[in-house]
Amino acid sequence: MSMLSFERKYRVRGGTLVGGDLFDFWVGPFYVGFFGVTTAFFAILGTALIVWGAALGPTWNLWQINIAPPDLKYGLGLAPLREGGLWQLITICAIGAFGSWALREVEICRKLGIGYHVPVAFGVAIFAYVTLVVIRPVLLGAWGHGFPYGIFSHLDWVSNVGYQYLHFHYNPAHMLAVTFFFTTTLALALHGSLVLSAANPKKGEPMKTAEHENGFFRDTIGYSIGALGIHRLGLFLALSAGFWSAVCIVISGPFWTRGWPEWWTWWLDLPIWR
Ligand code: UQ2
Repeated sequence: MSMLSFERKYRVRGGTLVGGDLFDFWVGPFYVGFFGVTTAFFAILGTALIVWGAALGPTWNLWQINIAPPDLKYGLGLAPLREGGLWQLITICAIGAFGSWALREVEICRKLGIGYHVPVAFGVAIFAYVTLVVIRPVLLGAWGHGFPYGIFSHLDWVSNVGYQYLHFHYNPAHMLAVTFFFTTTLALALHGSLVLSAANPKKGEPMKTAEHENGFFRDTIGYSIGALGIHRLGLFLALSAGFWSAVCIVISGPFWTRGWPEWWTWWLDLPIWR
């Protein structure tokens, strides 16, 4: 693959965290690095284990393939491969691949001299996943509390765990997470539509810029958050959605074992009602 003239400027040596110059090269457009190698290792091995798990199972129907975590009786120990051991290995590979990918992003940020916002943001997504399959199962004392790897099976798991707490929408952290998810889509819809309205005019018309974007929101709501501000807000909203998702599930079980509607009795129990 040929290199665009300006690309050479960005293909700088150094910035690696591990391996020095050894893996400091590109394959086609892709930076490799030590963590590119470990990403590939864990991703390929993990995918092979998933295919093996599928082959052991009763179906090749993509929707119904399921690789379940161990039975609760295995606690926090290792399980036989066919009885959740595969799930344990796949989980290790997933965390290895996600972590490697994040560290490869860090190396690229260091090369380019830019901030670590992207790997930090990805780190929040990794944190949410690790909360589900490691932190909460460890707090509850069994790997069997992790979610199963399968399209329908993980949906069933979410539904079942939700009903275990009677009505998960009464979980205050879940309320926050949902609100942040919805607000994220609102903010991105506003931002995407605003930028297109100014920067992608009809054929023959001149493009408009930041002043028009500010003008639209000043005219409509008397306030514009600004071009940098909307991206700060968007990142905050999106990371908050992931963060509170992790919180809402990790407190379900380790912190609160009854139905979530019952948690709100603290309100009725306030002394101000007497
Ligand atoms: C804005 C601005 C942008 C934007 C958007 C706004 C020029 C291109 C969308 C407007 C956003 C506001 C007022 C915040 C809305 C608050 C929530 C919680 C959704 O002002 O600057 O830059 O894209």
